Amino acid sequence: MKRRVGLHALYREDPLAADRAAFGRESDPLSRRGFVRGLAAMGAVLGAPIVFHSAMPAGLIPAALADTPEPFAFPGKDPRLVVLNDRPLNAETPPHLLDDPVTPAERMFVRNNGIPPAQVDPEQWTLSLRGESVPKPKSYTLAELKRRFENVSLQLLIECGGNGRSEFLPPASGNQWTLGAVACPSFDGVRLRDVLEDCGITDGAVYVGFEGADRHLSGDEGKQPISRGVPMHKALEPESLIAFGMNGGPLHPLHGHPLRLAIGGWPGSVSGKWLTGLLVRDRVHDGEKMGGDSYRVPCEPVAPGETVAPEDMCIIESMPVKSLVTHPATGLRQPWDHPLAIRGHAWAGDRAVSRVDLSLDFGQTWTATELAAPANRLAWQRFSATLSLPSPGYFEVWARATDSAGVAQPMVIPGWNPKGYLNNATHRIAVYGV
Ligand SMILES: Nc1nc2c(c(=O)[nH]1)N[C@H]1C(S)=C(S)[C@@H](COP(=O)(O)O)O[C@H]1N2
Ligand SMILES: [Mo]
Repeated sequence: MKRRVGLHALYREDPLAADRAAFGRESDPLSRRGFVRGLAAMGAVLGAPIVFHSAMPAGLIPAALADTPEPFAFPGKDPRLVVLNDRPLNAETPPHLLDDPVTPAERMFVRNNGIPPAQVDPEQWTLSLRGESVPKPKSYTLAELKRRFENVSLQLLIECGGNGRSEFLPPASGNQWTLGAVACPSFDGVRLRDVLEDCGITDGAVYVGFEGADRHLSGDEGKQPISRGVPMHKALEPESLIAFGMNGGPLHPLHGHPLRLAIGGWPGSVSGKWLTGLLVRDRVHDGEKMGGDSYRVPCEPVAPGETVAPEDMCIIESMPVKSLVTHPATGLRQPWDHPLAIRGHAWAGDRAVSRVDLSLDFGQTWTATELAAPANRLAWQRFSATLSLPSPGYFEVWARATDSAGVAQPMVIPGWNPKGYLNNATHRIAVYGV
């Protein structure tokens, strides 16, 4: 099952032609702005005139029309998650369902590369440590892990490297994530560092790879669906966890019950679920989905659609700065002269977020928001602001975060790459003043 959105697809093919086909909208081809014709038609579909229409970029699908939900039913998961693929199961969360400061398990996106283990017995579960840089292979039961190492709880940002993939042009294959492959639950576990130290890893250690109990889609027992990892410096950070719980309860079966890695700020694919093994390698881990185009982007920018040689692809590490408006839901209608409360979250990979700004006029002017400190390093940060609409009509709220190094989100789709990773373009929602 693959989701296809008619109007979205139209805009992906040829945005200016889509403007014409859907609304009869003609724009000034030089400035790519303004409605020469078709303003009334677009306003009619949106149900209100577009107040800042002269600043609205040409070929921009109105945010009010960009959403189509589909039901998702799995025990313990919110039926409002949107299924992108049912084999393997992949589902994302509509932004307004991510409004909680700490993401509840029901609302966390699901990203599976293979078939999750059918039967899990936490009593029998073991984690083995081996690899070139482990002098003597070791194994721990779940109970031993909990008992022998300090238990810690940390809120950690997990975002799939392919979140936002649906916007790339030419399109990239894979799950067509829009905005909701991101979550920030609180994980309960032990520090990966403590366990590695207990094993006495050798000086030559370079990378820690994971093994999970899920099976390859082909059913071939000799193949793993995914076995990725992180370099030692990331593995040894105090925030890198081996987690046995989420939000005070056990892990949900789709989120890796009974054991997973929880590594904040890096692509979600390094946070191995149904964790059975850790491989301490004396080289960059070469497990499934470490090579080729997987979770790699061109080391130097390339033209959209260009073929990139494997040696010119670099492994994704820290994720880029990004933000999401989680309240209100896009499409809100309220009296235009009432205060418009906006809030959401922002995050920046290994960095912190230094500011989040909002625009009501397609990016011409920006208003600073109030930005809270993270619960801990590598957790997302809450932003909030109250805006005033200047009149009734159709508006878009755009949110742009800036990280601690001064790097801000782009307002257009950033660097094209073959697999459509790292789209951190500004989020926008539709708001109607009535
Ligand atoms: N064993 C295993 N671990 C895995 C995966 C998987 O398919 N199998 N998917 C990875 C990817 S690509 C992501 S984005 C995160 C998603 O975590 P979630 O499904 O709990 O949201 O898990 C990662 N860990
Ligand atoms: Mo992912």
